[in-house]
Amino acid sequence: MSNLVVIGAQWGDEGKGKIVDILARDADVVVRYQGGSNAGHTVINQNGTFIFHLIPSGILYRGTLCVIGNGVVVDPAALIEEMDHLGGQGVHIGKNFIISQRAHLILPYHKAIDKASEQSKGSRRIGTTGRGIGPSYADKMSRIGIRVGDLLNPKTFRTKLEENLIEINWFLEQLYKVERFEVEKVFQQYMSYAERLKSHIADAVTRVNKMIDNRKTILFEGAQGTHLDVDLGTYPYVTSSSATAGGAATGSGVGPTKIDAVLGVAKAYTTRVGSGPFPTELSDEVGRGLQERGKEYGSTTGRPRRCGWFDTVVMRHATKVNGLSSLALTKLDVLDGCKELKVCTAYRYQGALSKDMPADLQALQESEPVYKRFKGWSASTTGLTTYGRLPVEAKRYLEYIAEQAECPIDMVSTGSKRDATIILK
Ligand code: 2SA
Ligand code: MG
Repeated sequence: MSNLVVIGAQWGDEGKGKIVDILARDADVVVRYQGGSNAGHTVINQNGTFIFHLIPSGILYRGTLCVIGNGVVVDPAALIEEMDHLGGQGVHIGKNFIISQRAHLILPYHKAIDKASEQSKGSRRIGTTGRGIGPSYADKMSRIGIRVGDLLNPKTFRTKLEENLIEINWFLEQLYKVERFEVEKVFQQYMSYAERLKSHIADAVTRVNKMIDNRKTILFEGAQGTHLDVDLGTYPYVTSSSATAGGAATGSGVGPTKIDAVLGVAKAYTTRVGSGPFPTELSDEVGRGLQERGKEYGSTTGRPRRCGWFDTVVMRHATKVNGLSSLALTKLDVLDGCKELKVCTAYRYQGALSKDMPADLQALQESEPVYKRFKGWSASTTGLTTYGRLPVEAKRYLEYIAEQAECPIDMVSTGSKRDATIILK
């Protein structure tokens, strides 16, 4: 295997956790490079169900080095909770887990700002996870962020915290009318987190690049999805990080020439959680059927996910901006028993047809999907492991998607378990 980036091709929750888990078997290092504890990656194996928010899914393989890269925003409280929970499930987290000194911290005020700002937006709210992601990235870009490495230097940490809280407390009290944060309390809390995390804090850039020099295999685990990317997604209804393949380079300190391939993960239909345009959304029984059969509820917040038909406009955008080498299509089995399936082939906007994703939010909101209809299949595809055994209707559906995606399908997932997978390569 070569150095591979795995990204979500839609709006997140494509099933990246399962795909990364399969691929991690052959990787020496798994790196998370963006996002934070807003992510929810689920892996189901013979030992149970594991949900990862910050820790790379590769941690289930004992010999694999798992890295939280510099592009991630780390909430130490959430991280420690996750470490404890996984520890309780028998997962070993020791020297095999490192956190980049350069990663930025999420502080309690980031979460307070996230929630207050959403509330004040009313119907224009983004529908964030409330985990403080946006405000932490905003501080990073404003160059007032506090980094994981600062946890190791109490004096620097305290000075930065003191300086930040002058402005932030004013903001919280005056604008949002919420309670202020006391320096001493936050400081003490974070120093106790530092004590717990310090053995994991490392120079991840040097470690990962050394592994590459030694011909080790790196797997980059993307979180969220292409259309939630802050630059290339449905802005402003996006998350605040680079969820596309380019983020793997900046978010881990690995040069793009060291990356060999990009695998996109897409669901056989589409889901979105949070607000924002979603042209193929189904607000009827069919959509509710997908939600129920696909168990479409947020793995971090439990929010129900909006469901709709597969959209090749969304998919082609992902192929393009990520330079996808191939595609893994997940949850095909959820479509079993649908009499008819629709696939969006283009958008109609102001009378004109387009096969490309509009950059303008209003244009996207007013775009109408143009559908191609497919006959469904009644046989169960659950757990199938060979392409040949799929119903002919399912094959037609997949072939059309691959053609329209302008990208070959390498893997098809037919259930949540590791082995419910068809490998096509
Ligand atoms: P945020 O919290 O600032 O990142 O929210 C901004 C938007 O990004 C969306 N977002 C997500 N969408 C899908 N899955 C995510 N992870 C969890 C999951 C979400 C959950 O795996 O199910 O449990 O609700 C995720 N994280 C962020 C979010 O909905 C906003 O639209
Ligand atoms: Mg998820």
